[in-house]
Amino acid sequence: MTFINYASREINCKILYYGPGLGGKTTNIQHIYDRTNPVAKGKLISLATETDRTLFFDFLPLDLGVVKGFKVRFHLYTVPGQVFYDASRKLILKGVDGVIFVADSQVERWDANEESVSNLKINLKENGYELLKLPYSLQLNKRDLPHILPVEEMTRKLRQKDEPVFEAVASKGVGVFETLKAVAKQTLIELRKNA
Ligand SMILES: Nc1nc2c(ncn2[C@@H]2O[C@H](COP(=O)(O)OP(=O)(O)OP(=O)(O)O)[C@@H](O)[C@H]2O)c(=O)[nH]1
Ligand SMILES: [Mg+2]
Repeated sequence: MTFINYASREINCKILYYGPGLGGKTTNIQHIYDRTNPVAKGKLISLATETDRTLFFDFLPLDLGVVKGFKVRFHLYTVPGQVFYDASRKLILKGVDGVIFVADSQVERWDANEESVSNLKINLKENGYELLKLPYSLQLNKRDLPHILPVEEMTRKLRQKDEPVFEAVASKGVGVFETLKAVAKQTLIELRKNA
C-alpha cells in the first residue's frame, strides 16, 4: 500500500525488518543510518525499553531513487521481536511494501527463527497480504559467532520462495546494505509495474 504524495512528488514505501528477538534488526537499521548521507535521511526514531530491546519500532526515511519523476522515499521499520509484542507487530505490518527477515544463525535460536517466520506468515495473512507477492529478502545474521547453523541448511528451511539470501554480520555492517538493496530493488520493480 504505497503512499503517493502528488504535491511533493514523492512516493513513500514501507520496508519492514522482521525476525526473532535479539536477531539484529535494530542493528541493521542503525548501521544504515550511520552510513547514510545526512541529506538523504530523516530522523532515526527508536522506542526501546531500558534493556534496549525494541519495544515499538525503529523508523528511518531514506531517499533511494526516482520513479517517473517521483522521489521514492523508503521508510524502514523494525518490529519488536519478543514473542509477547505480537499486537505491535500486527499494527506495524499495515501498509507494508517489502519485508526483510533477519534470522539469527545461532543453533540455540533455531526455534525462535521458525516461530518468527510462521508468525510473519500469520500476521501477513491477517492483514490481507501474500508473502509470495511481496518484495522479500532473507538475511542470515550473526555469521561471526561460533555455534551457528550452516548457510545451506538455514536457507533450505527458512526460504519462502525464490527470495535472495544474504549472509550478514550486522554488528560489523557486513551484508546490511546488500540485503536492503535487494528488497528496495524488488519494491521499485513493483512500483514501476503499477506506475
Ligand atoms: N556477534 C554479533 N552480534 C550481533 C550481530 N548483529 C547484532 N548483534 C548484537 O545482538 C544484539 C541484539 O541486536 P538487536 O539489533 O538489538 O536485535 P533486534 O532484532 O532488534 O531485537 P528486538 O528489538 O528485541 O527484536 C545486540 O547486542 C547486537 O549488538 C552480529 O552479526 N554478530
Ligand atoms: Mg530491535
